[in-house]
Amino acid sequence: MERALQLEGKKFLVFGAGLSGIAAAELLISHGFSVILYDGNDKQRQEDIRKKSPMLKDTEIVLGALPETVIADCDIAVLSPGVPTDLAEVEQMRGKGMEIWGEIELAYIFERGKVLAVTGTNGKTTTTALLGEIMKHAASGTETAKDTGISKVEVVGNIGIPYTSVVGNTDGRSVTVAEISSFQLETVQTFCPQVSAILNITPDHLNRHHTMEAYAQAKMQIAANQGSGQFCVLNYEDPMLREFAATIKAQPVFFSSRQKLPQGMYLEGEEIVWAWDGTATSVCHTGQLQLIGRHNYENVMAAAAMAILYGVSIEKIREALVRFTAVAHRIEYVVTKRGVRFYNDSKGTNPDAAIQAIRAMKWPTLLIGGGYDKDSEYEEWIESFDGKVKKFVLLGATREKIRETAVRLGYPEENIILVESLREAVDTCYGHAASGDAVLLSPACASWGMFENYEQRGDMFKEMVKALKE
Ligand code: UMA
Repeated sequence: MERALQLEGKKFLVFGAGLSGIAAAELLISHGFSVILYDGNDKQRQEDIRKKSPMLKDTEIVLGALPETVIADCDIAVLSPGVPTDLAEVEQMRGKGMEIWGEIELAYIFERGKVLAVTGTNGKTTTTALLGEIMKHAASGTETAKDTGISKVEVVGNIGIPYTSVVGNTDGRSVTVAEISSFQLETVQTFCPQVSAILNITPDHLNRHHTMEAYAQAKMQIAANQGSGQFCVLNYEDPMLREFAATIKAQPVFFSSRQKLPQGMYLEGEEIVWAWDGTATSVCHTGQLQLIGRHNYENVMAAAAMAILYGVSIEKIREALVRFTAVAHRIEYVVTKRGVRFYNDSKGTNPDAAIQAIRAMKWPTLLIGGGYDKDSEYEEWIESFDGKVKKFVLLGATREKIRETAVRLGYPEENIILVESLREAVDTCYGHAASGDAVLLSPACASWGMFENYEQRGDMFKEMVKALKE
């Protein structure tokens, strides 16, 4: 917050007029800063953008090519997460001496409370939502509020609520639980969570970060500013994260779903256990949870460890854990029609997430995959099918690449069906499904190009299947 006071007189260029850009502009305008809102998409109309927020009434909006005069006019750029940091326009800004921040950095400058931040390739939305519920539960009720001293809890970030949109609500006793993507971490400078977590790092977004090293580096930024009084929760089963633990100033705390740890959180049989300073305490039995699958137990372990390290009692954590159900679009059960179960895993936007979804299916499955091309490889996904995938229905830019990979790996070509739209994919699956089968939308690809986002893709899928005739 002190840094905010030093910004007087600075002029901001907010890059991107999506969720983050609008919220960032609103925050800056509400603090009296001068803002130019810029978006590279010249197909948008100024009046449509202005309609998104009354606060943009008098704000200069620039669309399409970015004039040099605008760069010359501004001191600090605030990038939306979708804007690559090596974009020509961004290089140009750097060249002219502008400071480059991300929307998360901007929000953090105005943060008054404590932050708990989660990143990782998969599981971060579930972990963030779960941690948010635990913290809210810990903050509720006079007695507990006294115990934990928490005034309020905000859940923000990649989960869909821009951090800048709610940071104004924070105070000295509030907690912000943030899901932070690699895109968002690339542009942080002072962002410093009290407790951070990296759940796992597997290949994703390689078209944006170019190499696995650069992608991992971005994720690791989450702990860059943490000090010795702070904690970083890490997956012990990821060798890269074990090495990383030795390089950070924060205290590393591990979780493992595969082995008992002397210190940290682990799964022992069906029991989730917290070991600290020589004492092992059961957090809960997995049978008490509504979340299923080993990957979800890892999410539970990470969220519970973060809450304990913040100071929440295990009893309060357990109460919140057993109440929590799956988040939307993540192996989400939709409906059963004619004995066919439909699952929406639109959030399966990379092969690793899609592997978890197909592993969770206990029935012959008609799988809908494909979408935007992020330069992913699909071998491991297809190898994880384990004879379960009865029909493989493919759509989007990646459908040919996935088809070729599947055929090369011996998946029967006659079971692959290429389609043009989600509508066609749903109808094709329903047409081929028998009672006792499952239909799973788990694309292993982003939705961009065909849909606005994975939520829209998942919502459309749910609407379509609910409308199918019995
Ligand atoms: N734009 C440009 N030039 C570019 C790129 C984008 O002008 O080179 C403009 C677009 O024309 C558009 C705007 O920027 O008008 C969109 O900005 P954005 O892509 O950053 O999207 P937002 O609406 O601001 O949403 C972002 C996150 N989007 C991305 O990271 C791509 C949302 O994560 C996040 O929920 C939201 O901020 C609130 O914090 C979505 C996502 O897909 C869910 N995340 C990726 C993932 O989970 O895999 C990382």
